[in-house]
Amino acid sequence: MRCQVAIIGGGPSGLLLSQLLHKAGIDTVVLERRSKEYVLSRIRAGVLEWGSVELLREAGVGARMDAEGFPHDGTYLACRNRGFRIDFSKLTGKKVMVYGQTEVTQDLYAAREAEDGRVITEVDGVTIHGADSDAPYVTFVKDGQEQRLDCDYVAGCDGFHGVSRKTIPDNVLKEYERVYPFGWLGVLSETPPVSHELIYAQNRRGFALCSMRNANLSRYYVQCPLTDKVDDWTDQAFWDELKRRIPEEAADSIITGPTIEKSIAPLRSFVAEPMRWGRLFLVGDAAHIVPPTGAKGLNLAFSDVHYLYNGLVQFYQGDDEGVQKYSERALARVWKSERFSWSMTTLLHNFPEHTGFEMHMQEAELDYLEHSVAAQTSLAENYIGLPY
Ligand code: RFL
Ligand code: PHB
Repeated sequence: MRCQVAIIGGGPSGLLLSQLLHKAGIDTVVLERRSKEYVLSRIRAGVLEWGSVELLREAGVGARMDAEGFPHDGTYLACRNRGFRIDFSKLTGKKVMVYGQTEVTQDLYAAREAEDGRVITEVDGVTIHGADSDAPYVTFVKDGQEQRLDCDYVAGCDGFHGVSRKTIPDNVLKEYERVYPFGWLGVLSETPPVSHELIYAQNRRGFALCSMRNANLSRYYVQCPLTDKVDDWTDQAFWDELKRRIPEEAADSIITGPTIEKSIAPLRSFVAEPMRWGRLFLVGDAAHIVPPTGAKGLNLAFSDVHYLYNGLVQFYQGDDEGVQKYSERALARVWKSERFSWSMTTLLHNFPEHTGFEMHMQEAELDYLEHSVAAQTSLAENYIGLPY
């Protein structure tokens, strides 16, 4: 089998890259370890930067997002019982779109299928060969049979636990990591969202977030110890804890109900450099992880896709500058999103090692944010997404 670009991983990065390249007349094969149903059952990100919205439209998969997504002009930050709003539209002229990662991935799968894109699911043993040569290829096992895929380039879109990053030799790859001493317990419930915009709440009991998927589907999170297990948390215990951490007005009006999903995610900051080794590129979670506090994970994956897609289009037109500079360009944006996600996480969470001093620093910073247009503008321009 042969294609121009072999894509490892059929998550949002791999599918979007495949779809954009297909539109530009570049032939790809996507190799995904799991079944399509499994990929579509993962509940993850919920907020799209406007750059991501525009990239999805450019890929021809924006119709359902535009019809069913919710543009948000701002967000609320709360500190104990006080809340205030950051007005993205007024401060930056831009907004974000609330549209779940599950929906994005579903739209991308539908588009690839409608255009007979080659997406091979449930493959095992994916191995990248000759990435530092001019003739790379990938081997994998499908239905018990080993197959070989020859290509010009390999895009490693296989997430944090994939094989692509591990293919880069230890003496080339540098990794930077910060693991946070807590996790997020998240629930999904078929109840109307408590607020028409998100609420990020700092509280001495721990962080809480009120988010949503649609008019009758809410997504809520509370910071929890890493030692907690999902089964430790009854629905009642979750709602009680959430209500203690958000402003009273929200706590009094929240509509609770049975949860339909409950999971705990650890929080981590991680960057691998470089993001290109010969003819292998790392894209999205394969190269970097952010804690979810800034809603950046999926968006950062999409800005990588933007740089790589443009570089590859340029390459097939006879200019390899974009391919050569992919790692440098992507990393410049990655580190800035890492900085924002780390600073939001540090501002809003309870750290076991924090003393009264750090707690006062958090409260003073939130007080400053509430009253300074300059500070709000800085938060807003990062939240809606730095330019590509
Ligand atoms: P993904 O989504 O992990 O997709 C990678 C795909 O590669 C496949 N794969 C392989 N395929 C073939 N061979 C192999 N050896 C393979 N190894 C792996 C996997 O099955 C998978 O389908 O990475 P991608 O495409 O880069 O997309 C990144 C986003 O998914 C990610 O940044 C966000 O979901 C991060 N994230 C969140 N981001 C937010 O902005 N807000 C959130 O609330 C949020 N919640 C989350 C998250 C990530 C989580 N993970 C990864 C544990 C919650 C969780 C639980
Ligand atoms: C979500 O809706 O899942 C969500 C929203 C904002 C975040 C993180 C997660 O910062």
